[in-house]
Amino acid sequence: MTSPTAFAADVLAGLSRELKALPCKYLYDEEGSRLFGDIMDLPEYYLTRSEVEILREKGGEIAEIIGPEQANIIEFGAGDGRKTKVLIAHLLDVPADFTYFPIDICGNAVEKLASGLEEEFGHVRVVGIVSEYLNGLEKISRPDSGRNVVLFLGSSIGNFSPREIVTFLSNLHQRLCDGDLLLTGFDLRKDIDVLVRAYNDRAGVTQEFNFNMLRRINRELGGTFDTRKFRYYSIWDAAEGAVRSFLVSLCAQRVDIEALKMSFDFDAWEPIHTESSYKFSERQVFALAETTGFESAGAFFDSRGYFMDSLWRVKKT
Ligand code: AVJ
Repeated sequence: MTSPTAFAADVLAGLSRELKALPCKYLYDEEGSRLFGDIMDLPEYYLTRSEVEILREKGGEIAEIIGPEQANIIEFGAGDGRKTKVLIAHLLDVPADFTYFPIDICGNAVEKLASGLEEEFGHVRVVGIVSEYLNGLEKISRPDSGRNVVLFLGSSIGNFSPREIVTFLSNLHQRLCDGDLLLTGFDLRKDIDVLVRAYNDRAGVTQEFNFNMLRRINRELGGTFDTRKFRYYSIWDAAEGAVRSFLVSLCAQRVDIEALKMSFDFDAWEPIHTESSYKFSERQVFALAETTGFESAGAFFDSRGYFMDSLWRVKKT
């Protein structure tokens, strides 16, 4: 769980920078996780539907590769598990012998997911973990037997910069064993209008999702953010290959944060960077596997070629 002191320290660091920024992981408190659930239903937000299609149509193939031997299915950022449930249905068909470890920073989401799964599938073993990604992995006491199958769905990996991705995957590789599997969702590069619309929905849910991070600072740290004095703004950065999202201050203003006993000045039109969502080419994905010590065990696409679930196997020499 994110302690209020860690949140306070990260807000202080982020708002003290030349280009102000807030870590996107803080988007996901209870309210933010609910709003992200609404985002996944938006007509413009094609990512979730594309990946659900992949898991529905190709999940059988993926489940066969995972196989019937005992496995620990470990998911980073499980959220409401709507994509994972599709894969779990295929795993039960094999039938695979597994324990499911959903890891998420939102305690409420983990709780709901664990109880929801028992209702839907009955006999699935679920051990929910409230944590950040790699810390969560540490908390799983490694059983003597059983392969680890790590799920990193939804293109959450796209929140990392290219350098952070390499560090993250290398660290993950180090903690896994030879033959373990990793299934990662990558949102692919595509028509710029399609990309930009996904982050600029007409209903304004993505804007509320971003505003919620300011409201969270108000709620948890005694901040005085007035979201009416900010505008959500999101662009495609063609050089970076990322949708970059900001909250832009509409006027010169000062915001107090009680927990920090500090004030922060904003110039008119000064941005806070809230999130980057990197988009990938197939070539980049295969190169990433190669540089971080994995070998490809399968690549799965939706019918429009919008999204890719890439299955990698850990190679240890
Ligand atoms: C959950 C990180 C994959 O970047 O597309 C959705 C979050 N932000 N709309 C993404 C998000 C704005 C999402 N990820």
